[in-house]
Amino acid sequence: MAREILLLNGPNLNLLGTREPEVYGSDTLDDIVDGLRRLASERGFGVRAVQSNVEGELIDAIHMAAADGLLGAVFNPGAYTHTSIALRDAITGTGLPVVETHLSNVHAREEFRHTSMLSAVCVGVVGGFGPMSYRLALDALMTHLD
Ligand code: CA2
Repeated sequence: MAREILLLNGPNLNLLGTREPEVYGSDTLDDIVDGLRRLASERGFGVRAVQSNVEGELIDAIHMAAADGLLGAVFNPGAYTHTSIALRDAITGTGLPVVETHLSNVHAREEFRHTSMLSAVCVGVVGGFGPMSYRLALDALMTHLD
């Protein structure tokens, strides 16, 4: 694939569509990945989809994406958003353009979700639109890269 984007999902997002549909919607992660692959292919991009519940594996996925020449990432870091200096360092260390993406509006939720360790080193942030957040983030990233 000539132009590829990393779709990276962090802890617990493998549970999408099975619990808390009132917060996170009823689409499964596979549904979301399928829709994003279609959207990306319309503009000549491929998608490498990775989900992990392990912080180090998310860091490795960012390192590998950069090493393999992927162009950028749509990244929902889950709860690591609010805690992970290591993920922040992976983004700055690789220089990969990343769009931080959230299903929910984290600013309308508990105060501990109002802080992101990552936003300041991302090219942009999208959240609050359920699965559509990913489509908006991908669209913005592809435009940013074009
Ligand atoms: O709104 C988002 O996308 C979040 O990144 C989701 C995280 C949360 O910790 C962030 O503050 C905001 C939680 C992901 C948990 O996903 C689940 C999905 C279905 C059932 C249970 C958890």
